[in-house]
Amino acid sequence: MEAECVVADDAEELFDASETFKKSALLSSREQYAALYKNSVDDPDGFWSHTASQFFWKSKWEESKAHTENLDVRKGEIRVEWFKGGCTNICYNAVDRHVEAGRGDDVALLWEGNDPGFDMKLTYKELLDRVCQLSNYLLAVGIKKGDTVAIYMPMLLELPIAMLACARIGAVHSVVFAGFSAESLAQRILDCKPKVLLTTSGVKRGPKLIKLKEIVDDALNRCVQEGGHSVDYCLTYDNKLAIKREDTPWKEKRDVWWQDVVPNYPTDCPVEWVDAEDPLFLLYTSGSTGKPKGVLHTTGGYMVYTATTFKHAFDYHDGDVYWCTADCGWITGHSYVTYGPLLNKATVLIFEGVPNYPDAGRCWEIVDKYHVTIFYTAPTAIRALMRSGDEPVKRHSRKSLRVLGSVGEPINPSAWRWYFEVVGDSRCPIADTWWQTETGGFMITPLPGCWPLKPGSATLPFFGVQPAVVDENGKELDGECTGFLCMKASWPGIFRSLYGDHARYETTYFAPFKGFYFSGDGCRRDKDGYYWLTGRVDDVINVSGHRIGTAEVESALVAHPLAAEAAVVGIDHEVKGQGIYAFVTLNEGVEYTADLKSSLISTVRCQIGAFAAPDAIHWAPGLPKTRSGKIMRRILRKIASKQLDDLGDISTLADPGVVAQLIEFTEK
Ligand code: 6R9
Repeated sequence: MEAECVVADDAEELFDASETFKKSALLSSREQYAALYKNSVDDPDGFWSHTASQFFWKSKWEESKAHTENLDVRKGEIRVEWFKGGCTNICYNAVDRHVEAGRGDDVALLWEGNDPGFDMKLTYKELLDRVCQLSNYLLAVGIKKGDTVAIYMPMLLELPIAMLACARIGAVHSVVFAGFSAESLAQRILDCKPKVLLTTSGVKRGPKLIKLKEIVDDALNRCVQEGGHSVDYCLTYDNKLAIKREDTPWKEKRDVWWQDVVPNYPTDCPVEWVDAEDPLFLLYTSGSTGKPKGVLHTTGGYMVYTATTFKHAFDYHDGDVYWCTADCGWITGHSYVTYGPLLNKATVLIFEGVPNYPDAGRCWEIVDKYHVTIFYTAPTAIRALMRSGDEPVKRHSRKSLRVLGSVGEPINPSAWRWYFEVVGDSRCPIADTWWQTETGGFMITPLPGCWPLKPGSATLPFFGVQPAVVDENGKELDGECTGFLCMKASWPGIFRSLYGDHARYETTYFAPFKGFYFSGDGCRRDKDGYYWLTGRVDDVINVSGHRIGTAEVESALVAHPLAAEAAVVGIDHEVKGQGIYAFVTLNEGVEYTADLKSSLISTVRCQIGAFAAPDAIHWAPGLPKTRSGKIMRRILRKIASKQLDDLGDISTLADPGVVAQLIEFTEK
């Protein structure tokens, strides 16, 4: 019996913002965008100098020479500078500037705890006081401009405070996501050698208690043993809601309770004016090899870029309440929890917990509680919530929502549609923002209100962004095409180096296609100039000469009404070169049957074509994901090719237990 063909996606459908939305939007037509875009690429120095002038600069750069760059390895060292010679401070611009403008009583940060009923808020004035006290502490323990400070904290208000306090005194923060293991934390500390580590006793994430300070002690011991590096101080926030002081491991002299010292420092602290090109932070990201890369961002360009992208992609208006579910341990949390929104004087919600605790309605309960107007999350979260059905969403009003956002991976059209129709009541445009740790801010993104959206497409480039789609020989392709996504010119938010390894910066990003920045992603540009990201090119599968993006097949699979999530990898195939091996998670309560396997396969056949039909479906009760929600295909490839004794490091997974489950399911 041929299984039923299920086609739920129609990727070319257009969704335009309502007239009501457009009427109050900052920009509301493609023509308006086109004129600004043209100006931004014809005269980048003029465009960005003008944009940058809304911020406070102690001294200015030379306006006609806002930037210099060399992105071509054949012409020598790769180098990018924006606003060089301009002196500023990002903390001053994100906090003091608003207080000095008389908006000190506006709410800067709202905090919602892991358990419902626990919350707090800070006005801009209160935020400034807290930041200054911590800056003063850091100065008192000897931190100077240019020194690195490591931060390993959960989503407490103190995390963005810590980032801002470093920036205020010109120190370079290196936030490590507080879900990384002791080993990973140690590896990062050994790379950037901070004198001070800021951390927390423990945290509750959902129903689980995580004893962070135990992990920290383990990591710090490893640093001494393996690299001979010790931190002078480990400032520890006492998170009473999670764990008692007496249950927290402690090393006298080195360890200091945050609440015992920081509040004793004065609430004013002079700003350290830094050059636009002075480093602001390091953030480690995984590369194709085991050693994490320390992505280095500098101050001025990053400031201007994150603020401007935030404002336009989310159509930010004064009074908006903004919630991004990302953790500050990732780039999304840096650019779009802390810096971008605060530079715009937004009210930012910080959520300590997880989207489905205590139940699948938590996000919408929070949206209603704080009247959130802009909600920004990842497709993986959307799909997880989708699995619980519409009821937990519909039981909350969500009337306040105006704009939705998506980030982290291509969003499959069926999840897009659910997000749009169910979460946003078909009223809120979705900003599907394509960007990377390396890019600092959004690169390809809808500007809601400017042009119609297509589910699954990140649409068009932001101001100043000049994408090039190139073929395998590095030749730029015209018009409608498919290839590797590169950038032809720099933009203010681009990273300037990999910490301590400028050579790796050049070989990874600039050597593959000479003259371009290479993103590592594949993409298609359609007849309307819209960009469709097809996933990392290392995830492209070549089946019988057909290049198939794993994301395309995944999207087709999850278009099946009973499928919740899918991950596809290539496996060696005698005839076709590569075959398609799909891991599929079904909706809650659905039985894993052989009939369903053939129904899934024919869905892909109908959606993409027979050549894309998976050769194998492997039932997956859960998928191995990093803590930022990215599927670890490396592990799936090993499972698919039955190399079970060679799985590599699985310690960075959010839940290493899923690997054993997957292996157990191999025979089903
Ligand atoms: C911001 C962030 C970057 C990689 C990137 C791409 C994928 C992110 C996406 C997307 C399609 C989107 N990615 N956003 N793919 N559509 N809207 O996630 O940074 O962790 O460095 O990951 O994520 O593959 O190259 P980062």
